[in-house]
Amino acid sequence: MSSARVSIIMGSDSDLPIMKPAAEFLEQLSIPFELTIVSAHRTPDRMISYAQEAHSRGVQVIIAGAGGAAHLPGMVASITPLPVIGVPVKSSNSIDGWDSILSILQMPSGIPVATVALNGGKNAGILAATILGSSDAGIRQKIIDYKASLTAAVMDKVDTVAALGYKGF
Ligand code: RP5
Repeated sequence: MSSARVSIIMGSDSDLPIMKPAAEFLEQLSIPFELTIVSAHRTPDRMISYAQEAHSRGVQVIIAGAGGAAHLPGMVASITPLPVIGVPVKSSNSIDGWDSILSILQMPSGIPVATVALNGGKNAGILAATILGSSDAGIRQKIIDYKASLTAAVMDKVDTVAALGYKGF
């Protein structure tokens, strides 16, 4: 059994720059993950076996990114009992990103995919950690700390803009 608690999959290696921030966030929180390429269209058998088996290997959340006719997140969600977070990717075959967004977002009743923003790899990593944090106090504390760091970063800017004025900022 692998120790990965989160799986990050994507339709193509060309999706990697968008999916990397999800991996980086999980790494930052010391959450074990695996990352691989699973294509709904080019490796359909691999997609089915991956989605059938991920939970038995200990994976608890799947992040799936794809572009254009982005069938991977929805198809994986139709097979796995795990929550699936979909990342719409504005890929080379995407018209304007809406094709990827709608392919992932507009799932039929019964098969939800938690869809993040276009190219929202980092938010997918944060959401996966947050899902784990709902039943893992250690991870939950890390999410609390992360949110506090976001607040602190903005408050620093509030102080700086107050001190320097908008012209000096
Ligand atoms: C999708 O097609 C992939 O997820 C990727 O976003 C897009 C283009 O794939 P490549 O032609 O770059 O391999 O299935």
